[in-house]
Amino acid sequence: MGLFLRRPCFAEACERVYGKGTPISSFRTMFFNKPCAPSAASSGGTHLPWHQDRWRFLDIDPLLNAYLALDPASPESGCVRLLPRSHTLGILNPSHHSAFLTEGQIECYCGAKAEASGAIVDLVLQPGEVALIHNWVVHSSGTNRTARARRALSVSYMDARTKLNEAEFGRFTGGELKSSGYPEGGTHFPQIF
Ligand SMILES: O=C(O)CCC(=O)C(=O)O
Repeated sequence: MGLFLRRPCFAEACERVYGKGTPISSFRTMFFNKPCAPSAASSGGTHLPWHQDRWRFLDIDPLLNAYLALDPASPESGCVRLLPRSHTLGILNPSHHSAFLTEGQIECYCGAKAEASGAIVDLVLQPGEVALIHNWVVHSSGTNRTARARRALSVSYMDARTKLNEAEFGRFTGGELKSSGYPEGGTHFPQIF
């Protein structure tokens, strides 16, 4: 894992985003798994609602996510869907601990109109392909209708000087985060570059 995180292409991407000499760590290095469909009539995994990769308990926002596909990612396998350039909108729902959009915002930015106009893009990837994504890009993912799991590794590179508000983080790990994919988490982030 360490070798992957330290690849020179990621060092270069971090340098471009955070500036030369900025120490880099990872807030979150996480495996995602959309299990295969249990039967031809159903789908596997759960729908991940529209959100931005932003965490309220960090004092500096991570800005670069490296997303590695481990299996084929397609609409059928519940791939990530995203709204290109939406990082320019800023944080849409700053009061949510993980920047999940409100119902109204989903309707406005990702609803039927956006769908019909082709504004939403499916992140179709082959195993081994990496997408570099700004953390604030609005995204979601669907369920898996294929007979094969869809897995991915998602690395959120951040400025290693970022501080985590432990009191606030603690509130979420025991409560809301239990049901939102972050049940546990370290509070220290080793430097990568
Ligand atoms: O792979 C997925 O289904 C979700 C990925 C995601 O939300 C992320 O990497 O931040």
